[in-house]
Amino acid sequence: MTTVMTTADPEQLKTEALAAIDAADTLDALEAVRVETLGKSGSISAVMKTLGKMDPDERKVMGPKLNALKTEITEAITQKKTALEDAALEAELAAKALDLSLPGPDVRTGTVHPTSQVFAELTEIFANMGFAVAEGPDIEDDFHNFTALNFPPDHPARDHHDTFFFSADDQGERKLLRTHTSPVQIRTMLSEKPPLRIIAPGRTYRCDSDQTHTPMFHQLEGLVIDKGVHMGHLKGCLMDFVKAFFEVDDVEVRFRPHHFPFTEPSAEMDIGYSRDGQVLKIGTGDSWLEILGCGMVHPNVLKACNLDPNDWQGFAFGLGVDRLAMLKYGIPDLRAFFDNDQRWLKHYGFSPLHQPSTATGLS
Ligand code: 2U9
Repeated sequence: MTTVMTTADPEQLKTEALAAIDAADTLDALEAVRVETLGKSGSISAVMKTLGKMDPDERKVMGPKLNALKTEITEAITQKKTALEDAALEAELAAKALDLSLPGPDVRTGTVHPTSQVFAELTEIFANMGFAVAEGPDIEDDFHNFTALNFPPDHPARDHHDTFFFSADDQGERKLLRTHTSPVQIRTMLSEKPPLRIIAPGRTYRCDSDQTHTPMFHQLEGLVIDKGVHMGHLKGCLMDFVKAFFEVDDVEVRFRPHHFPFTEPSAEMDIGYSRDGQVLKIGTGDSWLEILGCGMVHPNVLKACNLDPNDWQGFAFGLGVDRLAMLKYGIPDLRAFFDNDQRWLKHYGFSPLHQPSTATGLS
């Protein structure tokens, strides 16, 4: 805003200057008023310059009047400046208001999926027994998933109805989604020197879908390779494991002969249980529950990994993690594990703040 001062009369000057200051509604407009009044070529400065040409009597009257005017206008501008700055700050604060009385956003804590919980528990138990965790790819080749594990060429697991195969690549090779985590142990045996004590937890895939099977499920396998390893070691290790996992001091176990291509002899391990209404009491009782598969590593598997079966022996085991979670925590339906239903996760999930410490014993 430009205000033209039209007079040399101090009273008139004052009235006009105060009106201009009052009308200035921005800091820029106020600065313009300051320049027009108090600036070098401003109206008040111009009248001040005439003081020198006045006769002494007139100067005596006008001098103090003009000085008082200058002071008053300076103060009025300072006051208005403060007021405009305060108003600008108020406006800024109102625009960016931080209302501490507002309730905070709804923080919803997630839960740990039962499968993740059981993976953590299993890892901790085996870590405390000296097992290290080994991992490998979900997409495997025929050698690591089947051939090195002593699967005969016509084994049904190689069938396209049982296994997810990819289309042939440029070299004509058909990759597949691993049907077990055993290829991880093959890779470890080929890349590391024995003795070995490893667990291989992870996702596995089979063309299967019903109440107790899902196309993707979770396994944990274990492998021990050393000199002089025998079935007694296998039995002791797995009995310690079930006691720790089901948190019971006494567990009756039974080993039923079985067949796997990669172990010889092979067995399935059952544990005793009794039923108290709907609740399973694991440990003792007159019923048996199949819990895992196991066996001594087949000599052909050792040979495929360049180990002499006369020097090195091993035992291995494999278990279904989702099934173990169902058993331990009384969860009825396997398929619900993969539905991502928030209500199911809230009900069966675990607190992220009460996880087993997996830091112990891992190498
Ligand atoms: C190597 C040598 C041997 C791993 C083993 C099993 C027995 C077994 C199943 C249990 C339920 C898979 O999830 S499940 O369907 N597994 O019964 N797995 S012995 O044996 C190996 C692995 C790797 C080199």
